Amino acid sequence: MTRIKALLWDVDGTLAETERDGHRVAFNRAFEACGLPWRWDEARYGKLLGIAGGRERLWHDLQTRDDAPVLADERSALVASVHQKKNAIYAGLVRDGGIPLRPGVMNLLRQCREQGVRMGIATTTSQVNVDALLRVHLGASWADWFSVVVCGEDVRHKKPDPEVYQRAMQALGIGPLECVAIEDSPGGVAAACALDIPVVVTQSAYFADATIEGAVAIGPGLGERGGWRPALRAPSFAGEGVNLDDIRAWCSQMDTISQYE
Ligand code: XBP
Ligand code: MG
Repeated sequence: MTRIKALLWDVDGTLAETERDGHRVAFNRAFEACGLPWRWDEARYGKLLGIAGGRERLWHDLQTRDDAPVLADERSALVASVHQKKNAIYAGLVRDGGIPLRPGVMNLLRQCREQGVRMGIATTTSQVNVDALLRVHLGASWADWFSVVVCGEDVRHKKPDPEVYQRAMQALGIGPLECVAIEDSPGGVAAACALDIPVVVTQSAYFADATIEGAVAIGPGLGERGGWRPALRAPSFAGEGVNLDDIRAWCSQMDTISQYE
């Protein structure tokens, strides 16, 4: 691993717990607003998260329902209108303060700015959802924090396909061993690992028990120093979360491990 030049952030589950209390709730309200009887409880939504992308997720669910439109055109139109409504409702939930950044995220974002480590967004969510979330937490000029923002609309294939990471690296003009991905889901980790990008996994509500392979580190969240594998050294002051030096150390351990394989 050479010097870390950029941190690539996943959005949903990583920057914030957007799925259970954001997208899921917004989908259910959109179903209601569209006069549809369907609702996704937490467990059902957790299963559906295996499908990346809100529109694709809904399309997949409709295939299991006998009260969904049969004609492909009608089904597509329904998916498009529910998804658009869902995103508008999601933006409202975020604006109302319902979706805070996860602990430790703001700290690491600030450290990157201070230390000249560039940042990118690498997500399969829609641009409007990224804008809604980051506008609330980083202000109207949120895009200034990031050198590249790659969203669902920017790729032909969503995670676990690596395209989103490929595009982010291309835009930054860096190679896989010059960046680190921060992810929460098996699909996101697979996307980054497919390109040999080192991945730090911050476990989210839905993927806390998921089997994840190939990460350089995995732990309960960026706001915590306990519970990480590999373990973190003692905090320099109480309450400190994961910092850039910790991430550099994990990545150099990875060097050592591969050197002796
Ligand atoms: C996670 C996703 C997203 C959201 C919904 O993206 O799968 O599709 O659930 O967003 P990531 P949209 O973890 O890569 O940020 O409805 O806008 O697709
Ligand atoms: Mg995620």
